Amino acid sequence: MPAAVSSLDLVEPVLAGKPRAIARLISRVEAGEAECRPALEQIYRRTGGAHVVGVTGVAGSGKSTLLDQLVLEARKSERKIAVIAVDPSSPFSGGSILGDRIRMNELSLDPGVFIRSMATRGAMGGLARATHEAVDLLDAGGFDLILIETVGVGQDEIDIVRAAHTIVVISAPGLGDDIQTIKAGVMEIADIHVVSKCDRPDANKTLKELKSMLTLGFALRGESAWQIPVLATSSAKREGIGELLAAIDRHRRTLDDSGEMEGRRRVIARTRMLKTAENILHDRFEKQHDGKVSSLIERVVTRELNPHTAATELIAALKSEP
Ligand SMILES: Nc1nc2c(ncn2[C@@H]2O[C@H](COP(=O)(O)OP(=O)(O)OP(=O)(O)O)[C@@H](O)[C@H]2O)c(=O)[nH]1
Ligand SMILES: [Mg+2]
Repeated sequence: MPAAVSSLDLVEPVLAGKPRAIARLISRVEAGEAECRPALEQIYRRTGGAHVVGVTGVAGSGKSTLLDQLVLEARKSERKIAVIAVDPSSPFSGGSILGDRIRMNELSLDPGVFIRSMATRGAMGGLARATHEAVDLLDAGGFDLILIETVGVGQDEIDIVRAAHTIVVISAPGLGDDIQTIKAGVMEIADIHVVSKCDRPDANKTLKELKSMLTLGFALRGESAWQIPVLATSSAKREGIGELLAAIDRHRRTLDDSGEMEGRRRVIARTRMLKTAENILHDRFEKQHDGKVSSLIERVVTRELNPHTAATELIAALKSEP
């Protein structure tokens, strides 16, 4: 069924930063509608201005609450700012001290703020792809700072975080061995470390643990001009928020000044391209399951083909698909 408004009709309002058009196109992107491809192509050409920041940390580490504060802080300088929460385990800070209230009231009335969650189940053909495309829409729509919140588990989420210019990893006291339980792969790619909930008495222990872990080598990342900071914040007391925003801004400037931004842009292009190729192949695999795939399965089961030869044949067959 053709959409009443074509995605191409939404390009102009998206580029003008109209939140309703952006929200509408994000929904189509999430649903994996092929109809929005030409619109996304036009939009992608207009991206590249935004600073994309991935914020990750275990469930309940205080990400949403902190991002609310960060949005308020960034709005003091009139920047347009967006938050994309990827499959939050507690949507919009259920039970949070400040989160719900701020998001629902203060922030939703501000046209310079866009907040949206992406659902894992809603995203056909890949959560990472849909999230990156949602970021494109906001970037092209003139949002200066785009924050992506993820729990940081699973390959999809790591790929989402890897497509940010600046990666912030949140640790929090009171979650057991949270520093150990967060994926080592994420700790290693942090540009900024945050220990949240520093109003709690056990926060010092978490800070100490994190710092000693970093001196043990987690933070060593080659020739970088950037020194990875460890910041303490408290959303409850509204402390350390300005420092965090300043560190995020400083990281962007360092990337630009040192020329490292170019390298990051290549990493992002690579991550997105490979991830998308993987998704396309996967989708085609699923679609052809009754035909080519099942006949190959039979031949592998009967030992006529080995899995590697079958896979090569499968890829060749998938290539001929439109
Ligand atoms: N003491 C204290 N509690 C906080 C602070 N920030 C958040 N919390 C509490 O920590 C819990 C989790 O906060 P969220 O902001 O929802 O955490 P999250 O990391 O977004 O959680 P998920 O989205 O479920 O992964 C809530 O009960 C908050 O009230 C803080 O600065 N101090
Ligand atoms: Mg959250």
